[in-house]
Amino acid sequence: MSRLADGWDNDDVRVRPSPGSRPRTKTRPAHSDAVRGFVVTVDRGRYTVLVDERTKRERRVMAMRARELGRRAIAVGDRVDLVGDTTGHDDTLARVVRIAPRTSVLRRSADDTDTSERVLVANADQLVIVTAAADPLPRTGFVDRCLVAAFAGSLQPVLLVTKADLADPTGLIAAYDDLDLPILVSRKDSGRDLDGALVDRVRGMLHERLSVLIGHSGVGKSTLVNALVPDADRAIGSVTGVGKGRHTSTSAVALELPDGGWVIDTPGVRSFGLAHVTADDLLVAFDDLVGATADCPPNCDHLGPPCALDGFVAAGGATAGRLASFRRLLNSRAGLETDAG
Ligand SMILES: Nc1nc2c(ncn2[C@@H]2O[C@H](COP(=O)(O)OP(=O)(O)OP(=O)(O)O)[C@@H](O)[C@H]2O)c(=O)[nH]1
Ligand SMILES: [Mg+2]
Ligand SMILES: [Zn+2]
Repeated sequence: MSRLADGWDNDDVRVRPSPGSRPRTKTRPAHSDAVRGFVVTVDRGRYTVLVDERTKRERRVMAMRARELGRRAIAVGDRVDLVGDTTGHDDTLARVVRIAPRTSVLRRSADDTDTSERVLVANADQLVIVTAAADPLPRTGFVDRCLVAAFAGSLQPVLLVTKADLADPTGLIAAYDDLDLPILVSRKDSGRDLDGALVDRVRGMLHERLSVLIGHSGVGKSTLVNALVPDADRAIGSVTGVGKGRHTSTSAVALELPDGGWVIDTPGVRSFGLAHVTADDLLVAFDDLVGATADCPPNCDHLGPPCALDGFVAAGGATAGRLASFRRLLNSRAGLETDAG
């Protein structure tokens, strides 16, 4: 069976088609000599790809995209096929010729009106939404929008509230009661190191999974990564740059956890455009509600009567809180949350 026949060339990600993009030709070489790898960083058109993972030959190979990929996005977490010089020696450059089908895609559009989209991370199992209890102030609108992106992209969301030493996170956490998601807390002990027992709980949640940390600049993502991955050496910033466009981490990086699994540290995001997400994308994540919408009028926006979900809740099919949470997330797709907002 050829590589092309086993699905390697199906990519669900479509960037805006460019007028110059050519149709694929049948004569394209199959690259039977290609080696498979895992994209750990993306930096200005250069991809660092881990090859022969967990073998004696494990190495990091620098690669660029092959022309035949067209404009398809390559993201951290992608499984790709490489050709060319795959030794990983200094000053060598391989080419990415194929992107494996993805199990999940964390995307965002630049803003809510922009329908082109960026792939932030591919194949992640979990989206860890990091928000500080204070400094910077939590923004539930932003958390909600991350939740929508997780549900729409088939990632399990996890909420992580950092800096619990600075403010009591109880009220913040209560807003997520009806969403049935794991919630973790971390804090610094006496203003110095992260609480070890709490870091252990985070470690347990990330074990053997591919997880992405996402959140505003300064919430403590890299601080946590450094506690989880002893030799990560991620730069830690001050919170003074928040809202001024300064971010300590500038590109997404996948780091291997000592006990198995990967964690992806991302730069602080300012906004999370959701132009690509439909109400139905979100609805599928609420499997307790989805069945009841069969009784909705055509093109129902599910936001209020005559939506069948109101009757479903009145009949005891789901709690009012659960429906309210679903509608809050639906509404959060509109209206851009930014650092400055
Ligand atoms: N008090 C307190 N400060 C913390 C905690 N976690 C992190 N910080 C501080 O918050 C600041 C920002 O931390 P970073 O880890 O750089 O934040 P980040 O989310 O990686 O930021 P970007 O890379 O810009 O997205 C640093 O001064 C950390 O020391 C915490 O639990 N409590
Ligand atoms: Mg950082
Ligand atoms: Zn409806």
